[in-house]
Amino acid sequence: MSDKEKDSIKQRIRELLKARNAVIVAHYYVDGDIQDLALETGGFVADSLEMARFGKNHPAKNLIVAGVRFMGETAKILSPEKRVFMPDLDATCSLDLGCDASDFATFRAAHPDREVVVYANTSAAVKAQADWMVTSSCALAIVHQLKLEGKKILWAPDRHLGRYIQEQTGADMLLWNGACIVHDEFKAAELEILKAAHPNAKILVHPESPQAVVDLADVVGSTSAMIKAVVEGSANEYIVATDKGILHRMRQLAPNKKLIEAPTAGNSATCKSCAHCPWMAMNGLQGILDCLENESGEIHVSYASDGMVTGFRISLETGLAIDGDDSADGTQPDYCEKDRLFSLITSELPPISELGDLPVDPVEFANGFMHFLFRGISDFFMSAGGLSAFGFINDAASTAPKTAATLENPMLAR
Ligand code: CIZ
Repeated sequence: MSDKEKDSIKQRIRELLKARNAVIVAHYYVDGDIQDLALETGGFVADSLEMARFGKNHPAKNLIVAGVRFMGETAKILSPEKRVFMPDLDATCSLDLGCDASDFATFRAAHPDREVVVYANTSAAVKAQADWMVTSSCALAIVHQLKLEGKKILWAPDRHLGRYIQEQTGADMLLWNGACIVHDEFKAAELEILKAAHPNAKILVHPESPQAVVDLADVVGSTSAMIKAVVEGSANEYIVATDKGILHRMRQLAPNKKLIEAPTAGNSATCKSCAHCPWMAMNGLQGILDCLENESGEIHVSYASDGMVTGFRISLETGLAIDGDDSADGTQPDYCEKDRLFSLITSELPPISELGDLPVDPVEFANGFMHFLFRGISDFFMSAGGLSAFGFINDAASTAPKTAATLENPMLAR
């Protein structure tokens, strides 16, 4: 598409956003043009949790979610009264695809003694089977607390993130065998060579990456934590092991820092996704225009009472208390970055660059977090006539293709 065509589509989108009372909510991994347009038109660029939260709190009646399918579904679950559109409904996620809802139900049924904790990167039908839904920034805190309560965990779907949480918390965790095709491809051997060429660079790694890569990290964290590390860090150079879409926002927020993509290819391997999610790449300006012009790409999360879904244990009253430091070396585990806690427990959404070290009350955080995550879901169930009769089922999830890894071995031994 020529620059002229792009400009004309962008102009039309600007006009229609106003006319249709709509706002764009984009993920860090989508194309820079879309991120810029979202910000310029009063929308938002963030991770999945903050995207859903922004969508819920924003007065617009229509949300255009530029990201992957589970993000649109999460936005819809938390804002059932709004219409949620996506530029391409086929934009999915390997973690979501690799965790089929009925296979997961079988896995869960085989381990009734375990607390079910699922990552946000799952379909609504899998989320509906969980006791807890977490994101990469808060997973450690939740599992840490469950461990303190003596609970055993069944975790899905990302095995690398699950392993990392298990290592950090010492919790008894049974892991689903899923992986993100982007993070799975980062290579430790090549990373070591790159680090040798840039000895002063700090290595930032997303915990969906393999253990050997995580082991080389100076900072392990979610997308928001990685951005914060670059913005606030004293180093001038950073090697970044996550989807390279994030570099656009990092460069805007930290223009003087040198950012280097972590290697996914080299002598030790070749890459397929090469540090960019093919589904995130399906988000385009034309798709956004189609949502606004033709109402295409609407997300629906429908109900079913087929017995597959047992419903959530609504955790608003749980009163989760995070005692904090029980790490072996006496240091606080690096979970739940303070920027995220802050945004969850206040009504403000300050830019990451403005956040400093914030005093965080863990109980307040936990209550705020669970309130946020489950209130929309609880409202949704209740409005449909009661938890016992209904559960979520997502049309797409039940027919989604499965990864070979999941089909062959859906469960990993501890
Ligand atoms: O939750 C998200 O947005 C993802 C996919 C990663 C992260 O670390 O924020």
